[in-house]
This record gives sequence, C-alpha cells and structure tokens, in this order.
Amino acid sequence: MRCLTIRGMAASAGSRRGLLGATAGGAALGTLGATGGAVIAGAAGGALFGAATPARAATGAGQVAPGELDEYYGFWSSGQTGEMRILGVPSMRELMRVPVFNICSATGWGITNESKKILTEGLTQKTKDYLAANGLEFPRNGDLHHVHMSFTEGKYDGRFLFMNDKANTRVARVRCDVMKCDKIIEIPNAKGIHGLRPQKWPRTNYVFANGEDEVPMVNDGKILDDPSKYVNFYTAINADDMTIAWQVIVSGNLDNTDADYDGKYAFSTSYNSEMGMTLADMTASDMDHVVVYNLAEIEKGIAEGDYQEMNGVKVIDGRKGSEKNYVRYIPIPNNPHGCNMAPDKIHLCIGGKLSPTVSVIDVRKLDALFYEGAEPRSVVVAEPELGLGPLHTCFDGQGNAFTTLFLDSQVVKWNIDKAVRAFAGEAVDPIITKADVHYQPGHNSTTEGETLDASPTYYLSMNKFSKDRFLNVGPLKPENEQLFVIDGDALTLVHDGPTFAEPHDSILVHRTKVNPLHVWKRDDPMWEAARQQAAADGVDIDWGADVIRDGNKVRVYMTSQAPTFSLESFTVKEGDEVTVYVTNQDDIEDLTHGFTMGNHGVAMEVAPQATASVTFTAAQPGVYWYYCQWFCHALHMEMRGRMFVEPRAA
Ligand code: K7E
Ligand code: CUA
Ligand code: CA
Repeated sequence: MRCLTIRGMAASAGSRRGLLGATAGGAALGTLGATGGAVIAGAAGGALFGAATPARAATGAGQVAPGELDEYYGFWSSGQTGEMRILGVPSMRELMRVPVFNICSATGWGITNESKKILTEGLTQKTKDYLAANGLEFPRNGDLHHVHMSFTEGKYDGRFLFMNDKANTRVARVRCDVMKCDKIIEIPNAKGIHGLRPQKWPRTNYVFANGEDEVPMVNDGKILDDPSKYVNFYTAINADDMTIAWQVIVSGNLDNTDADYDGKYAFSTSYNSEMGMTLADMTASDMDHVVVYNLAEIEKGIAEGDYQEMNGVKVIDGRKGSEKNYVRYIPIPNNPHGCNMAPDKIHLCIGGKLSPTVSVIDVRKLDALFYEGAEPRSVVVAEPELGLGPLHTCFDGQGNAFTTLFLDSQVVKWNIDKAVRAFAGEAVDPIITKADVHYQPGHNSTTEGETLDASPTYYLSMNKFSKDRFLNVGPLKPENEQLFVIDGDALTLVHDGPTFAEPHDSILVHRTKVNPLHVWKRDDPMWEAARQQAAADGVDIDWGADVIRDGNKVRVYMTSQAPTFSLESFTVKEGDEVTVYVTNQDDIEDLTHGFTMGNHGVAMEVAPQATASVTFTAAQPGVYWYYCQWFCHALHMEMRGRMFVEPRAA
C-alpha cells in the first residue's frame, strides 16, 4: 500500500489548461477528452466546447431552459461564509442564501430581535459571559461544513435541515417550511463540531455531531502538554427539540460521521488516534481508526446511570480500555476522512486520505465485534486502492460508488461488490472509470445518494481550487463546482462554475420532497415574542400604527402595504431605546418589504404576512429617514418615512 508523505499532500496538481488546449482540437483522448468536451449549461441551449458531447447537447439532459424549474433542490453549505445556500439542480442556479452563523444585511439576520434570540439563546453561559465582556451578543463568524436533511425510514422527509459550525462549536436547524433557521445550540464540552449526520432509521430522532478538537477534560488553563488528559466528545442531539441527549468520551479525535440504515450504529472517522498535538505527531502512525457507537447500549448505560454529568450533559466514557459495549475501534489507514454509508444498507465507506484506499466495513459484522469478541479488522470486507487522496464517497443506488481523489484531481467510479470480491482474492478490478475535475475535489454528491432513494442521475464535484479556470479576480480566487450527468459508465460534464467560499458539501433532494410555504402564516412562532409584547401594549399587531412610550423605551408598531408604511413619521428622544415592529400586510407571493433606519446600522426583511422587529438606540437629535429596502412597487423609492429625534431635555 502506498502512503503519501506530508510534502506530497500539498495541492499539487498543476493547471490542465495547457494540456486541454493541446487536445481540444483533436479527437477525444481518454479521460481528458471526456471532460475536455464540456457542455456549459446556459440560457440559449448551451455553448459547445470541443467535440465529445454533441449527443448530450441534443438531448438537453442537464439543461434547464429559462423559466423552467429544476428537478432537484440542492442544499449547500458555504464553509467559512457561515450560511446555507439553495441551488436548483441541474441548472446550478443559486436560488437563495439562508443566513445561519453569519450576519446578513439583506435579511437582517443577526440584526433583528427574532434572529438575535435564535443566535443567543442556545449559547453556554461561559460563552455568553465572554461575549458580553467583549461587547458582543453572539459569535460574528461561523464555519458551516455539512448540511443534512431529516430522515424518515431512510429517506429525506422535507422537515428540517441540520448543520454544523466548526468555528464556534454549534449546531443549527433550518425549518424547511419557510427556509429559515429556528434553532442554534452550542455543544458543551466538545470543541470544533465538524462531522454531522442525522439518524436515518427509523427517523431522525438524533443528530450526531463530532467534536474535532481535543481539549483537556478539565480545560481550566492548568494543562497544556499532557495529551493523556486530552479527550474528544461525540454528541447526540435530540432533533425534535434541539437539546443534548448524551455524549460519549472517545479516544482519538473525530472527523466525519454517519449512521446506519438500521438505527443500531453510528460511526466516526479519527485522523488523530495518536492524540498528537503537532502535524508530525498526528501523522505518526500508519493506522488510525473508525469509532463505532452502539446506540442501544449507550441508551441503556444512560438509563442505568453509568454516566458522569458534565456541564449539564450526561456523558458516557467510551475510551479505549473500557470493558463496556458502548463503542468499538476499528483500525483504518491513514488519517482517514470521509465516512459514508451506502444505500445498500450494508457497506460503510471510509476515505483513506493519506492512504490511496477506501476501507469498506460490512455493518452486518458489527454485532460480532460487540458481542462475540471478533477481531476489529474482521469487519473490513474491502480496501480497494483507488488513487491519491481519497476523501468522500457517494453512491448511485445501484451498487457503485464515487470517490473524490483530492491529490489526483479526479473522481473514481468503482463497484462495491467487485471491491469485496477482489479483497477476497478474486481477480477483478473494481474501478469502472475516472474523470478529471478542476481542481482538488473535497465533497461530492449524487441525487439523494445518501438515502434509500439514491439514483444514478447527477454527480456533483465540489472543488477547492479553480486556479486558471475563470477570469482572474485577484489573489483570492473562487472555488469551482462541476456537475456531471451520469450516463451509464460515463460522466459528462454539464456545468462548470465558480462559487464564493465555499462549496463545502451539499445534498440533492428531489423537488417533490420539499414544499415550502409561499407566504408566512400569521400565527408563526417566529414572532411570538413580538405578538406577546403587542398584546401587553394593547396593540393589534396586524394593524398597528402605534408609538408606545415605556420610560426611555419606545415601541413603534407599523405595517407595510406596498408602497406605504402605516406610520409616515414618529418621534423619539435622543438616547431612547427604540424597537420598531413591522408587519407586512401584503399576502401576495414575492411581495417582500424591508425596513432600514438610515445611519443606525439596522435593516431587515419583512416577507409577506411576516412580522419582524429591530431594536436600536436613537442617535443625535435630527431627522432620520427610514425606508423599505426590498424593491416592492413602482413607488418603492417613495416607501419611506421620518424618525424625528428630539434633544433629551436637560
Ligand atoms: Cu466535510 Cu472538508 Cu469539513 Cu471533507 S470535511 S473536504
Ligand atoms: Cu416596500 Cu420596497
Ligand atoms: Ca493519524
């Protein structure tokens, strides 16, 4: 087995532009020709480059004409941007950005009272205290790697989306009926929530989350250089109410996670079984491990009181050497990364990263590991050598897998059954095909590929580098993502387009499974606090045009109906704490208003039938215009009014 040196891990594949230029004029040559002849999905039927794909262009697969709707919703993470994105697939049109861990000027996320409540209420007291001491209410940044939908019996059920924030150890939930975040919690004890997956079977009762970063068990500033005191935590979150169900202390760190289709086991990869604190130490061993969590045994252990309580969480000890049946450790080469359960319900695929292999675990053999003392590696039923830097694997629902090869800048399509037979000694080659991608792919997705509805329709490659692929925009380059049509054993490129940081991961969900509302329901819980305050103030929130003074607090209630606010002006005093509530009376689809108070740093979206509110301190005396910031009407510019700030009486 080849193993890479650290130096060899650098994103080293050079530009293919020169190479492509040399071959594009000629006949298609091997794999290069297959991707060099790209059809760029476009408005007017798609421009053809190269000669490899005229048949595809003629059938139009992978193309969506203007005005036509896509077949799939794509839910994208955005990495260090901290938001979730919704794309249409296969057109790859960006449909919406849903702010979650970031602050958003267009929607007012992080500015409105409704969003601030969600951003603050789930933080630990320790974090709240730290932020308050630094003049902050919630973290300003987020690092959103993984978006996953809730499951019912192994299939997407269109209820919720769950996502992680590695930067501030948080997990968030987005409601699919309105595509807004409704819960964010900080995970106690753990540090750096990275891998995240919902339970697949029988439904998503738990959301599983990996803590990637090791910290001393008692992290109070007294221990630095004693790795034996460092631990990591695996967390199960109750999906229905976003509370912590339990945690498990493990040996080694945790990277990616997945769950089986039987509701029995969950899994994590660990690249730092060494518990090293330096790069050299983290890569010292040829083997790391996969952790297997036995859900029934953990639940039983919790019920029987075999836990310690840490910061309000019930924590099971699953470290190596424990005699209990909570977890098992399976040795896997070498700094493994991706952790993907195949929809055949049998095979778990682990990307080897520093090893050119994918390790395949047969989950039917796990019982023997727990209850019959089977040798840990006995559950590994295949370990095909696929190429350099295997990271993530997705599936077509027909027994085949697609693995990204970061260092080779390729995707490899391979057959799981053939890999198992080859491992058993048969002379078969599991590799079906390889296709070039541009460049350095991380995650990949197929249509519903991590569900029982996986289909061989589209293959998406999310690439970390664009290099020379687009017009130069300065030293900071966009990333690149490429969509392929799966056509038998061939992968045909139909979209190649830049994205801003970062197309980290995505899921592709058939449009029949997602049914958002067209306008808000007036009784939505999102503005329950506003509704209660209005009731306490004797104001009808649906029709308000009221200014309520309460000491130096002023509550201003108004409605919007294109192109007017129900208050054309209101008066406050310098230094007043002003809260403006806006209810959008328009119930026409897409008739969103906004509210921006000039020179006060406040703005928000108010979608049809919604209420939103924002609180700010009235600035120096004078006239300040507020205006609608979402274009709503021919007289949208005129949809504005004045706040008059009077001097505070001496
Ligand atoms: Cu999903 Cu990068 Cu966070 Cu792999 S991890 S690439
Ligand atoms: Cu209302 Cu623009
Ligand atoms: Ca390691």
